[in-house]
Amino acid sequence: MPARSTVVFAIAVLALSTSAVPASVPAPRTYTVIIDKMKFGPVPSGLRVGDKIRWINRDLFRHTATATNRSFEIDLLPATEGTLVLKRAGTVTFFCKFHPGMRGQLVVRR
Ligand SMILES: [Cu+2]
Repeated sequence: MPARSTVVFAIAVLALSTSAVPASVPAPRTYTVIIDKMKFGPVPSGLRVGDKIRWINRDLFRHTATATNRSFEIDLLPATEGTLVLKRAGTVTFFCKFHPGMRGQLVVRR
């Protein structure tokens, strides 16, 4: 039986390696945006479709990260965090719906 399971394993590895993504496509990354003192912290550059943004609310207030085109809304109670998966390329501005002066912009490439 050990010989047979080795063969099955080898076939599985082969299947994985032949369907592998080309080396030129970078693996998805997770970036962080920190909300503190009623402001969005710096938004990272180099965002790509498939990446994630972790929004961390360090404030004592509830905030949102709401896209002006409504493509996303992350609702963040005080001292919580939420994750957004970037699904589309483009430039999206966002704001906090409770504090409209809080704004930022994401630029996502394909
Ligand atoms: Cu807010």
